[in-house]
Amino acid sequence: MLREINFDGIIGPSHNYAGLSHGNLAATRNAGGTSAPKAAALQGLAKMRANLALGLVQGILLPHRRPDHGWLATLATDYASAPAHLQAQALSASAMWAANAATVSPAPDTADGRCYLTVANLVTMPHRSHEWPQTLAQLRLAFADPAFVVHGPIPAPFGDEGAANHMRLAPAHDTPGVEVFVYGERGGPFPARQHRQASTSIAGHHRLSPRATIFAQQSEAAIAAGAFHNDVVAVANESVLFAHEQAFEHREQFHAELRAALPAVEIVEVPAARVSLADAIASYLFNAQLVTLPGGGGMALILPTEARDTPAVWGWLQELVAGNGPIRRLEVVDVRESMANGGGPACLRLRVVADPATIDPRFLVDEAKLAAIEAVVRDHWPEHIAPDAIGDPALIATIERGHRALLEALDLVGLIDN
Ligand code: SUG
Repeated sequence: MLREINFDGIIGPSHNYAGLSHGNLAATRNAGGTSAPKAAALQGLAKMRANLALGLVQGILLPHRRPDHGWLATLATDYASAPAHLQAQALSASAMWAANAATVSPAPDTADGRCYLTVANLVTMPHRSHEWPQTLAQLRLAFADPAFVVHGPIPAPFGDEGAANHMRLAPAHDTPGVEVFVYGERGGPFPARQHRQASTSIAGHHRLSPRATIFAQQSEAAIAAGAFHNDVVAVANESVLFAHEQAFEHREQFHAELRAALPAVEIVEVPAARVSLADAIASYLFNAQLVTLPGGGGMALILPTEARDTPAVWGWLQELVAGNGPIRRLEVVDVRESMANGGGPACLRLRVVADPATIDPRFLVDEAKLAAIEAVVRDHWPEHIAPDAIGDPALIATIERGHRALLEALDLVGLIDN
């Protein structure tokens, strides 16, 4: 049976605040702060537990080997002699944001009934540009079943940031749907990270029907206000699109195309007069996981605590769930460590609609496996990383030991850490 599975990136032991992402206001504001990798990973595990308790199917993606010595070698250097900015780029734990791992087109949408995944090239940001090989190794293993086709990255310079700029709407997860690819052209002072060419190429690779594929431009105002990915200002689930009024450059045209392709669509739009772009971005209201609760419970929004702490946002949400709309329940999760680098609940997960029986079981979790992961995190993840510590060989040794211990616990040594 096809189910929606959320694959969360486990937050790696090198999680730190180096301010590497220009245009990501949280990350640049917190540059130079002291991170708490153990607390960060425990927050992520608690979110997964909460999702299991809601009856959702939960998967994982693994942290990458950091520092990335192979990448530094291609730059003719090594960690000890690299300048500080390259050390930070080689050490980043940014693979935790699994929404940027790949774009996924589930089987009901594709011409040959297979589920297609294209690993994201993430070429815009140097520290993310070397994620794809280790992500691809994981995808090839997790989705080795013939039910899936896993594609390599779109070539540079056409930036692709994966599912964060892609939305799928369908009457139900297991029925054919409409896929919306959101690209950027201008972002004021900030880069537009998703190139239209990357989006159209992925739609081609994934064998989508042109009648059920929409390309929509992200608004310049949204990128300029700090929405470096579409999933900071919009999220979709089944027939519901939940978006800020200023998310799309050509809003009316996009809504019309969506209604034509999916007449059952329900557009829940938050007016700028109620929640400003600035409040939406600071609170990550739209970086919620919008999920269908099993058993006919309607939909729930899994929100970061920052949404509850922003009065305009929380007030609007109370009205939303009091009304008769499709979104019935609000769940709040604490992912503050990730949020401080600009990654909310939705950034931390990659959605795949598939039969769980077709997925390598090492990438699916239950309570017992989460407990085993938690034990590794408690034993090995650093309590803190201060900005001046990233050159410290003892810290690097701790990070590498922790990563290895996790792969050992999950029976993945030598398979995904190329
Ligand atoms: O690419 N932050 C990530 C956050 C990604 C959030 N993902 C989604 N919206 N789906 C980024 O900007 C900061 C890391 C640092 O500065 O060390 C960072 O990469």
